[in-house]
Formats: sequence, C-alpha cells, structure tokens
Amino acid sequence: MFKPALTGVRRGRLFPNMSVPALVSRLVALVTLYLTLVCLGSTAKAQHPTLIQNIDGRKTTSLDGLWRVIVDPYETGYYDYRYQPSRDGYFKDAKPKTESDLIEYDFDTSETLRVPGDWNSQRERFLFYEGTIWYKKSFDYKKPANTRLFVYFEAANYVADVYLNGEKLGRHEGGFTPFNFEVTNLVRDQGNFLIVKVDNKRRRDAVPTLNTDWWNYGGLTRSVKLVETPATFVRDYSLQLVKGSLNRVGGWVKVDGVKSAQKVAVEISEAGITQSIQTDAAGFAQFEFDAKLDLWSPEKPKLYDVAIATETDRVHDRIGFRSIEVRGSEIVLNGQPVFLRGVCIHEEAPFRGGRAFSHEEARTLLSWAKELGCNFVRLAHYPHNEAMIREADRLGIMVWSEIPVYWTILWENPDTLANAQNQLGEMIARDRNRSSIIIWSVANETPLGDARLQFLRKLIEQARTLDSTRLISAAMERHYVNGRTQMIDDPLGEYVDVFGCNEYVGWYDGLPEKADTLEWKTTYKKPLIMSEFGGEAPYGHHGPVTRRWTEEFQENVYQHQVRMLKRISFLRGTCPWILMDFRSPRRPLPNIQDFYNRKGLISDQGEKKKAYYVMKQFYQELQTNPSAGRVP
Ligand code: GCB
Repeated sequence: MFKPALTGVRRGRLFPNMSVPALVSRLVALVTLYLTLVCLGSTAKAQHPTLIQNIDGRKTTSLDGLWRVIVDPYETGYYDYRYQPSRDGYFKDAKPKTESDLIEYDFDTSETLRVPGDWNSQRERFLFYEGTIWYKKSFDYKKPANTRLFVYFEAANYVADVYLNGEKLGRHEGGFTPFNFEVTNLVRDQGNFLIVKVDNKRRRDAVPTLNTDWWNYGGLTRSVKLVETPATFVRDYSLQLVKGSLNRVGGWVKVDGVKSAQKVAVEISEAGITQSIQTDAAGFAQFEFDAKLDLWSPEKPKLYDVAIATETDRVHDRIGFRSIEVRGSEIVLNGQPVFLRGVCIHEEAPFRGGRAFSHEEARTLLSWAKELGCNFVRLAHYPHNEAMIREADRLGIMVWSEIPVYWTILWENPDTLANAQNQLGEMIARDRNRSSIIIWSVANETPLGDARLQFLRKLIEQARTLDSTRLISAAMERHYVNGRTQMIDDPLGEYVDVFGCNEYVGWYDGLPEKADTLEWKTTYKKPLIMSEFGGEAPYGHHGPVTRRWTEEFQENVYQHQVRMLKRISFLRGTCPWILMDFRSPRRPLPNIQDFYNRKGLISDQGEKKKAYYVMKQFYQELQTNPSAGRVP
C-alpha cells in the first residue's frame, strides 16, 4: 500500500484573509485530520504508478550504514496520550532550546542499527520483538539544477511512515517490495534528516496475516538510496519477447516530467537494434519490433545491454529474452519442453542468520541450488530482494516469485485484497524485465471456499493484465479420494497455468513408505510442480531410519518421495522444502529445532544433510535424461 502525503498547502490560495493564529489552528486541524486518515488507513489505493524502474541503472547515493534508532513499543513517538496522532511526534526530531525544555527522546544519543538489516538478528533483545522502531539518518545533498531527487526503499517490514526534515512523505505497507518518494522540493544542501517509523506488528487483516512459518524480521531490511534523475526521465519500461514469439520484442516506455512527449530510442546495440518511438502527452509509448537474439536459458543465460534514451535521459539495463509457455501438460521454454529441477528458498542469510539482502548471499544460496542440480528455484513466500533475481538472471536459474498470500488471509476484506493487489503490482513492477522469472504465484496453501476463489481470481486477472508473458501459479489444495489417491481438483486450477502442490507424505502425512502406495490424479490437463515436500532433521543428528528428526529419517522421506514423484505422469517440476534451515517461531522443540525449521537439505551453516544427496542424484538422472524413470 503506497500513500504519498499531502504537500504544498499555500496560505494565499487556501486561506485568504486569515490571521496568523487562525491560520495556524486551521493548519493544525488539517494536519490532524490528515494524520487520522492515514492512521485509519484512508481508502486511496494507489497502484504504485511512481515506482522507478532499474534503480541500479540510476545515479544513486547510498543511505546504508548505521542509523540512529529509538525502540517505541507503545508508539509514544506517534500517538499522544489520547491515542491521537501527535503533531510533535519523533519525526520532528525536536531538540531542547533551553536547558529547562522537556523533550523525552533524542535520536542523536540513541543506539544504532545497521541498514540494510532486520533488527531481530542485530540485538539479542530484539530477537522476538514485534512493534515499532524509529530510524533516523542525517545527510547533506547538493542537488544540481534541473534534476529531481527521490528516496528509494528496497523494502521495510512491515509498515513504514517516512518523513524528511519533519514533513511526512507518505506511508507504505507490505514488507517485501520497494517504494519511493520524491523529495526534490524538500531536500536542502545541508542538515537533512530522514526519519522512518517501521512497525512489524502482525495483523489479522494484513498480508501476510498473523500466522506464518517464518520469522517476522522487522526494520529497514533492504537498502535505502537517494536517486537523482533529470527533470524529465524514464520512469519505467518493459521489454520482453512477445507471448508465443521467439523473435519479436514488445514493450513500452513511460517518461515522467515537464517534457513528457518526446522521442525515445530503445537500443540493443549488440544486436544492431535501435528502435525510435514517440511518447504521447502522458509520456507513454508502446513498441514492437523484430529481433534476432540469442535466447536466455539455464544452459546459456545470455543478457543484452539495453539502453533507453530520451532527449534528456539515458538508462542502461541488462536484459535476457526468452519465451515461456504451457502446452497441455508441458512447460515449454524457448519452444522446448523443460522439467523444472527446483528447490524452495527463504530469504535468510547463510552463516549469519537474519534476512538476506546482498549479492554475495544471493550468490551463495543460488550456487548451492546449482550444485544440487537445479535449473529453477521457488523464492518462498514473498518477493525476495532484487539481488536474488539479478543473480538468477546471471546464473541461468528460472524463478518462481510469489506474494505472501499465505494460509488464512481475510478473503472478504476489501482492504486485504487491495493490499495483496498492491504487493503483487509492486513485485511485477520491479521484476518484469528479469528473464529468470517465469512464474508469478499468487497464493500458498489457502483453504477452499468461494471468497478465497474470488480473491485469488482477482489477483490472477491483475497479474495477467500487468504481464501477459509469464505463467501464473499457486500452491494449491489436494485431497484424498480414497486412502490411496491424491486428487488435484481445486477450483482455482481452472485459472492458473501451472499447478503448485505442497505435500508432506512421509512427514505430516503418514510415514515415508506411504508414498509407495499413492497415486496422483488431476481433473485438469495442466503441468504440476510439486512445490513442497520434505521432512526435518538437524544436521549431524543421526540414528535409526525409523527415528524422527534424524538425518536417516529425512533421507528416507526423500527416497520414497523420489520414487513416487517419478510415477506422476503430469509432473513437470519439483521443489523440495527447503534448501537451507530457517528461523521460525512455530518450531520450539529443544535441542532439535530451537526455533528453526530444520527441513533444509543444507543447514544454516552450509552443511549438507543426507537427503541433499538423494535429491542431487535425482536431478543428475533428470539432467542426463529429462524423463528419467518417469512414466510417459
Ligand atoms: C508448508 C508451508 C511452509 C512451511 C512448511 C513446513 O506447507 O508452505 O511455509 O514452512 O509447510 O515446514 O511445515
């Protein structure tokens, strides 16, 4: 949810002939009304039309590093004692003017936290903290004439209220997608202070809702940047192969600024392409052109240098071109059927724990997946940081990306839907030019029902409108029709391109051998990705194969799973749960879990468990013979 603040109230126009005290009191009333509206969650639902595309292709100044923070569990810095939004909140960064002044906070002598970074993993006493922390960063910025300046947040979990120099820029809801605010008219050469209130309290009506099986890492979990652009600049663009084609590129450009109607060139110089287009008065232009390109694939992840040039701006990107389709039960990449050898990954940092955010961590996780034999990853259960997607582009790993519509969302609440739609829109806006992403997934393990179906259909329609080229999926429900047949006939199946299905046969559902007796059926002729399966064992915990929590038990789950998976004729992908152990508040078992979900094939310290090798061998077989052992 992105809500820019109201700005620019001018005395002369709005309040003619008003005395100064009357004017002040009117302004106070207005501000209070506004803050109340923001607090109550006003209904203005912007579709992030303002997100700047390809932030790394821009001139940026990092605001990462140490930020001053104030922990505020009662939100004293936001509400007064009547629980009304306060005019003199911490965002004012007030200082005593005389020695008798009463001000009960001081950012400049408060403790610090690193940004990017969740707070939970930075201080022992914040491990379980869910609430508000205020962040403050001071900076100077000499903005050249004829430029614009934005502050860009790669993500803040979960609600962020943002203020520059005491003025509210806006509020953003949703913990895993980027947002930006323009600060051109507020920034000054010296002494700027950016204050962000970040609140990660879980809410029943939020997305995700109260109940998840992952850690609710709070804070400015990803980088914060100042982005400088020309007065008129390329705000957004899309470039992909047209659906169903291997040699025709389609897309659009959106120019923003006073000179929005102008000539734009789309250049792929390595392929000898320069396409000229003209934007309309709203700054928008669409294009399509023929192009003979080396297609992006896991075997050859070719990326082209693409430039979008206007009279006033030039932005570079690295873009791969590939097609992805479904034909009957096949998933078809660049015209060839493909089996998705995948693994699920949470955005958790190897070795150190906490939310991952860096290219280095992305490379570690994705190279572990490659070593396992993967050509595909499911980035669960929310949009991961952009470095993951950029590295997947480079390494040639196809990606399933999803929003945190997980378990028990409030299907009938229009605000919950708007929130999910906004997060879906922001995910697609950020990553629509990344060739690695082949699937947008709209939900995980959601209970059957009419309200749920209507909710998810709206998300699917939205995803198709925003991006006609990728496949849509969801991890869906299945059920037993007798003790031996697993049936996939979730009504949502009609609307997706590919089924996702999570099953824990051998772990939550019977013992490992149960898998040998099962048959899988579906009422649809669509490909299936087994999007989760597995079992838990801490690395190094050994014992008899029949003893739960041992590596041997986990290995046995995988052995029986693999045999079962090979018998599913419409299976076109597998994503075991999960690459690496991750923190979860739902996993307290002492000496085994200790608040970690231990279903990793690899421990959080990078140690490979026995089950890892079962999966690796299956993927080796599939690499040499994509239909290895599977029934036709
Ligand atoms: C699931 C969920 C996943 C959990 C996993 C588990 O079905 O989709 O988020 O972590 O099971 O380990 O139980």
